[in-house]
Amino acid sequence: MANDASAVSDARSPAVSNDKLADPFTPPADSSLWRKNFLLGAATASYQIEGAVDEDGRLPSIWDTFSAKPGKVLAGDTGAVACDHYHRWEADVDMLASLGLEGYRLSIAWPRVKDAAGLPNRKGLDFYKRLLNRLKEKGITTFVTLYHWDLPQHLEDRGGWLNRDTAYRFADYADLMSRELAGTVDAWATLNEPWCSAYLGYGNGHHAPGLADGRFATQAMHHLLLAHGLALPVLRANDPASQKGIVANIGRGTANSASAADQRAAHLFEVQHNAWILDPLLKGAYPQDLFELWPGTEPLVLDGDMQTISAPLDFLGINYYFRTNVASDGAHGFRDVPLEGVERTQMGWEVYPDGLRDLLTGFKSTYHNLPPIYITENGMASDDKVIDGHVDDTQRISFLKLHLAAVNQAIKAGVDIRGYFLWSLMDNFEWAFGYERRFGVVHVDYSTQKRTIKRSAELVAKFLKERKARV
Ligand code: GCO
Repeated sequence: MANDASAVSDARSPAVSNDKLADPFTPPADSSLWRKNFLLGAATASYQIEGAVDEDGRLPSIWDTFSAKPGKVLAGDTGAVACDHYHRWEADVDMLASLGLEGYRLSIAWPRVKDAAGLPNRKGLDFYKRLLNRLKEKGITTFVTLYHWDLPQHLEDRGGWLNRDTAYRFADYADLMSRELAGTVDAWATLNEPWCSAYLGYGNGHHAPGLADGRFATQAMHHLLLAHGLALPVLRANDPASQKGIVANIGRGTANSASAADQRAAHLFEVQHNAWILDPLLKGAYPQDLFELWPGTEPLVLDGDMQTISAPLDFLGINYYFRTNVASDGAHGFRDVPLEGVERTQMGWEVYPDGLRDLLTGFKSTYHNLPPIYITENGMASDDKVIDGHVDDTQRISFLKLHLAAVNQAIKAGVDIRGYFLWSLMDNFEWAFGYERRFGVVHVDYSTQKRTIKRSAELVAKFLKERKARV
């Protein structure tokens, strides 16, 4: 969940220091996380780590265009080099495997695998084939996201997600990738966080392509979800053995007071962050409360669209980061009311693991057809420094322990959660915040590209080793 630049930035010191935790990371013995079939992995995304943006025929994406515009990204950072993963992928895969991580979630860069005429780019396809083959050789479960925001610029030039045709181009792209990679992908996710693509990209302009109009946001969302629905049958036909799903970021909104107005505001916050996406996917209809929040922004929906969008899912990926405290804005919406005295991360996001548990148990009661869930992203940013070759990321260790405990509580409450992916495997390009915000469990020195395993990753590896040794 990459929120906009207005995030509260009064980060405070962590609530619990490493040496005060009985055991800094390992879950209690009765935790569901000791189940060997509970997948533990790490996640990344193409534009955030690959670099090599002009190599082997890769076309510009909307993020190449956006990050080149002055003022759009902190410090003028771009994904031009990032973690140079395009050239360092073998060592990165070996590093992932050395940590004992069982799953890896990556994304494909659409502009790298198709040219402007929609024809395959063999060099780009070969990169992903080599990467996935090595992951399979290492016994890693592979979760592949088709769209993690790097739309080819030539499609944006024709309207991008405001153009219904882009949904059909996406289905063509899904067809190519599922034919080329069938057998090496355990789970396909069509989209990552359509909320960010639609709202930050077309609603408030804080992300690429930088447009700002409520009607644009709802129409872009509709075409994104339509793209998802059109791609599902294609993925099923080309790669029947794999799981198919989508990844949604979710937001916990709590009311600043018990007043009816503030309670309504918290409800509308969660409609805008959660039901806007989950209702079409799981109920086949948009939440009407959304149009109370944004009057007159109903998207153009054609016959059959909602049926296409709400096709059954094998899994739902959930990305969770923080809670937002809200009050009524006095009109028909909500406004943030940042709480004092709470623990926050480098992003200014409040550490609030109960929000993950409560949202998941809430979804279980709201959606009777809730598919199996993977926590496809959870993690935090901190200003990590390498000191004497080590990174003691104490707050992240506490954050991960608390959120894995929340996952366990949700599982005990009956939510079918099958795995958890750390965001992120390595520090990377954090969208509008550039490289300042470090989310990795592995530190990246961008001047040398040296990777340094952080203490959090060491402790995750230790837990995974202990779990593997358990009979
Ligand atoms: C997202 C994206 C990631 C972000 C991460 C931290 O969920 O926004 O998937 O690319 O980097 O969430 O904001």
